[in-house]
Amino acid sequence: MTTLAIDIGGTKLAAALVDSDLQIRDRRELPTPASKTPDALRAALKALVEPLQTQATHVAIASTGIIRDGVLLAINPLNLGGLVHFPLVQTLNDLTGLPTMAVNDAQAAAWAEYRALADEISDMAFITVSTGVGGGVVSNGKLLTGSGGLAGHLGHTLADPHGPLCGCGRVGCVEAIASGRGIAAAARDDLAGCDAKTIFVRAAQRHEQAMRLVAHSAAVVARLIADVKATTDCQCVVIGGSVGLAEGYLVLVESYLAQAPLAYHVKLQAAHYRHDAGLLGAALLAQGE
Ligand code: ADP
Ligand code: BMX
Ligand code: ZN
Repeated sequence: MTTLAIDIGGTKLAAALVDSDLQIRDRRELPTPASKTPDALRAALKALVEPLQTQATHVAIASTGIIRDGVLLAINPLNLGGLVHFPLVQTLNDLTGLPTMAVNDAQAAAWAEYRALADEISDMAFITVSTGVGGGVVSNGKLLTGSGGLAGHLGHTLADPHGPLCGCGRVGCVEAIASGRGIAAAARDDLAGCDAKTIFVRAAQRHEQAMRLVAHSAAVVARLIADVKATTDCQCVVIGGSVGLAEGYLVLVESYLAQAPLAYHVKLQAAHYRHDAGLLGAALLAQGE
């Protein structure tokens, strides 16, 4: 049984073959198309899967957005260039002729990371700090998806009532401040127009504004983690995404969380599967594991 696993993010698309023993082969990446029309996304997905599909028995997709009845719905359409509705499962089924399933990217990653934890852990949360801020919660050994797929969308909880407008329509969401997009949007003067990756490079060079932007993101994520601890009493929180996994970021989040009262403290760790947690989680869920 070989899964063709696909991860659809706001910045990049990834695909790989995943064997039953969770070995990853032939991993490929493409940027998420800049003009995110349904046709552009379909064409990019076609280019991504064509070289892999003959070797797979089925397709498993981890995608940004809410997946309902196989359709990708955006809670924050800005993360998908305005795309709010995309027939994801049907598209991959048409492209490959293979049985296809899809799940939210952070929920998928949460499942893979939960499975990589010690057996005594029954309650955990996964947070991706990436284009957006996504989340997945495992409670008493079960992945929470909710009645309509919205469960775990931690990035759309309130960070600052006076903060920026989020693409989801609310004001001051965690995502609007702490995500890669949020960090870039807050940059001013010589950093205006820079992406989060560049801002992290400048922060490492001790650029004052860049350090402040990174620290603000980390402080907001630390407060989110305290809220998640209060809501779920999780035993650990796993952090992923390119911002979350950037050098020095987790240590910063830990230092802010340490300032919260003891009841909110929880063990933090970087994603065991790094940038492949979504791919592997989708494969595990498709394989019924
Ligand atoms: P996706 O959201 O598509 O899953 P990523 O997890 O790579 O993709 O997140 C993309 C965001 O991470 C962008 O805002 C990008 O600028 C930022 N980013 C990418 N690489 C780094 C890095 N090395 N350090 C900090 N931020 C990064
Ligand atoms: C947004 C939302 C979530 C997603 C999260 C992380 C959309 C399109 N996406 O909050 O479903 O899990 O971003 O996505 O509404 P990523 O692209 O940063 O990995
Ligand atoms: Zn929001």
